[in-house]
Amino acid sequence: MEIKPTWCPGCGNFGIWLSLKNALTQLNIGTDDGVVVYGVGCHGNMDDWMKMYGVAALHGRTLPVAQGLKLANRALPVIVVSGDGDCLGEGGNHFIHAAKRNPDITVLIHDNQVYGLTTGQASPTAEAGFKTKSTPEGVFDEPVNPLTLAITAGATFVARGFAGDAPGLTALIKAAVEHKGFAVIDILQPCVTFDKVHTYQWYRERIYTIETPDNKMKALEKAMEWGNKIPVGIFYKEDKPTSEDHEAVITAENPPIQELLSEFI
Ligand SMILES: Cc1ncc(C[n+]2csc(CCOP(=O)(O)OP(=O)(O)O)c2C)c(N)n1
Ligand code: SF4
Ligand SMILES: [Mg+2]
Repeated sequence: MEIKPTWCPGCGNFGIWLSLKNALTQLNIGTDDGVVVYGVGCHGNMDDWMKMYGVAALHGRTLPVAQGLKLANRALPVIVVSGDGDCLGEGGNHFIHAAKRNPDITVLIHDNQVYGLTTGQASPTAEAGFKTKSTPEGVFDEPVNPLTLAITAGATFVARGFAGDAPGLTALIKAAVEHKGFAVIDILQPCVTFDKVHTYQWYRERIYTIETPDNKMKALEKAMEWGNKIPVGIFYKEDKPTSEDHEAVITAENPPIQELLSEFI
């Protein structure tokens, strides 16, 4: 059955989809070998045409589902496709506590600074002054910084990528999936319909790739840079035991994906 993407032509989600598929292919993770957990939003619509096991979670609740899957089968690559609203708004508390626990999960934040699916309201990452239909006078408060939040909460792999740079984003996703621990990639994702400011061109004029800083303080300093210059790359990486390492095993053996997902089907 052919299912066509519902994303607007030119949406940054296409670049993220492509990069995720490239990364999984290059890592030899086949359609039956892992699970993607999707939030609710334009990003989550990827579930309809990604040929891989998936769970469509409730808005803001990707991380509890992903952590449950990982705990039940530690061998399973678990990837979360979430939005800036999904992950840092309604799911914000889950994000902080998941980072603190360090489960072996990869989280892709499709960061378009808006609630795309609900037609363009300001999200937690919307820049101060940004005018949307929910903030006609401009956003008055400062945005959540996903990178500094992830680093200070305890994430052990923290990166920023750009949806308009598929090779660069593919490399970041590969590194994140290979990392053993809570890996977060904040992905700058143009929403071509509801954000006429942060366009592909706007990002291309500003982004540059960094070398990974060698300590947390320097990583935080780099992560706070935003404006005429916007750094991308891996900001922080640390090897630490995961939450699964600390938890008693629920099952003696890693059950197959079909069994794990039978409750959802
Ligand atoms: C529990 C719950 N709360 C709120 C909503 C309404 N809702 C659907 S999508 C969305 C925001 C989506 O924004 P984001 O996560 O940034 O995703 P995007 O559409 O930008 O990819 C909201 C608030 C919902 N479906 N379920
Ligand atoms: S509304 Fe924005 S985020 Fe949603 S599909 Fe269209 S361009 Fe993409
Ligand atoms: Mg969004």
